[in-house]
Amino acid sequence: MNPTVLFVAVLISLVTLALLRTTGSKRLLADGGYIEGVETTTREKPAGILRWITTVDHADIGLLYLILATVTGLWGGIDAMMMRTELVTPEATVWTAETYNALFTVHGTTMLFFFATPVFTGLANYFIPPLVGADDMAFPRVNAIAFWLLPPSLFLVRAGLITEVIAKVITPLGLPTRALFAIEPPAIGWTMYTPLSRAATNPEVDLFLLGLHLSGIATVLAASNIIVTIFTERDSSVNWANLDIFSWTMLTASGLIIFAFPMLGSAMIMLLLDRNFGTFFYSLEAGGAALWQHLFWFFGHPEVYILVLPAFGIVSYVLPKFTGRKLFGFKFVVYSTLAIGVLSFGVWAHHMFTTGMDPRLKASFMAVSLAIAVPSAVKTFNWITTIYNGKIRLTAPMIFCVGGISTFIVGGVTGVFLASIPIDLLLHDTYYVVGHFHLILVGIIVFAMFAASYFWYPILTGRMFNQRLARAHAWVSIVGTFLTFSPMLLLGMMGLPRRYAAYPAEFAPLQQVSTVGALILFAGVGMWLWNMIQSYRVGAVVTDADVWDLRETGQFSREWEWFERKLSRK
Ligand code: HEM
Ligand SMILES: [Cu+2]
Repeated sequence: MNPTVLFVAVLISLVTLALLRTTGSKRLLADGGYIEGVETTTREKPAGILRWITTVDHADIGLLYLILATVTGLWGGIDAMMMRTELVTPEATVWTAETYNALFTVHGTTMLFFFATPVFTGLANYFIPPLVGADDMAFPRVNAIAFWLLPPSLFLVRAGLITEVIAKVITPLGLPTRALFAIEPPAIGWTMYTPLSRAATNPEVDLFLLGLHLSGIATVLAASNIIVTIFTERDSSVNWANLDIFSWTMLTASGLIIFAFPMLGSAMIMLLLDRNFGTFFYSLEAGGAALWQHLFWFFGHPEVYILVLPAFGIVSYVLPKFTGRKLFGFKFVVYSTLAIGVLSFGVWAHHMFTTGMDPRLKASFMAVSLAIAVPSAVKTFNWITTIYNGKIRLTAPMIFCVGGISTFIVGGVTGVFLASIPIDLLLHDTYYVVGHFHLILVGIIVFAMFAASYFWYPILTGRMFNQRLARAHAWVSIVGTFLTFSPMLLLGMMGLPRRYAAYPAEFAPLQQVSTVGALILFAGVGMWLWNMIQSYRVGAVVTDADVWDLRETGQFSREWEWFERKLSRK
């Protein structure tokens, strides 16, 4: 059967099943998930470390995700700073070219799979139950499993460096270390293109693929949990029309995960078989290089929306709180989220305009790629209208939202240029692409995370952070982001290809500006970390739940009410 027909058939049957279940006589009640007639008991949580490794509480698991993501984010950030250090001079003098190749591979992989995705899963875990009026996620144990699969996957993906450190530590003890030294950091890029990834002899590449596979399973488990929670655990007062925008975007992103990640998983299994069992899925003669790119980007493009939709959600959620008005065009923000979700599966080949694909196919992918800019623009206009004439309060989360919108506009518009085939032929695989996606990934995604970390800090810790330092952090981050990534757009237009440790001397000044920008960004991260830790220790204890004066404008939302109940119980 034609795969598209099959795909549509599966989709239709899933929707029909879902409808049958909700409209039939045995309707699933959105009642918080208690089964009548069955007694439920609660137990005290054990103390200390045991609490954290045995917990199935959504808030605890949410915190675990956030802590893990902080560690991985810093680790990926150190990779980035090492790359920027190398790029200060045109020659590859600081690290070797091999190390540089490994650095951009692990940087990209760590940031996308082990930092960005877990941050949003963590926030979803913590805040979706209170936002939808449930007392926990639908499957608390699955929730814990999904989290605990991540540290071993991270270990597998980053084994090259970790095993080398272990080997160096145990060498003096006279223990055998050859196998440990043989595992070198992978240098195949986060896109794992064949034939390189197929031919690489480094055994770490297999561990890398297995690790990513494991993290994919974890991600799919977490996404299923989020979907089921939103569908079945809602309080009776929460319906689709008043479901908050953050939950809407998490729901859509989780739907994308369910369709996209299994594709990556299958593609990687075939690559593992090719590498280890002599199969020919990706043999050059059979057009394997193009096959990998198709399979990878069928996952890869939706993946960028899996990351950006929750960020859109946070911006849409936090922005109205500090402009004193409702989100303008709530319905359209939801519709555009769903539209992006569907369209994101129809644009993948815009990453392949420079391959020998049929030009007629390329043209259709160009058309859909340009079309996906429309719902993104709808959101941007809604945000601007929400700010317009509002009673603006420039708190740290607000500055991050406004900064995120501005960097997203630049990042998004540069994407529209890339979506145009003739322009992409010139800019593909140059620094322009790196500038484009970082303006979005750092610009709006990381900014939304910072906004959320400040906005919800009182709920997460029961204390208040240092607001002046936070506002300074926001401004520093905006300057740092533009300073780091705009020069890359210029470097790309001048023709500098990406993923090289060395480059012709004429590009040095712009590269150095970019490194200065990165240092500023990194300093900002230091300010954030200091604020988070120090305020947790000595910040003012919150006694009134309405920290942000949200009652005044009728925006004291469910998670704050939940927090208020928690405070009054103390
Ligand atoms: C306005 C909508 C967007 C359009 C039209 C667009 C278009 C494109 C195109 C055509 C490319 C391929 C460039 C090339 O390799 O020659 C690309 C690359 C990329 N874009 Fe976008 N983009 C959009 C939004 C986004 C968003 C929201 C994200 C991230 C959340 C993103 C992340 C990326 C990444 C990571 C790559 C590079 C992948 C790689 O080669 O490693 N883009 N974009
Ligand atoms: Cu894409």
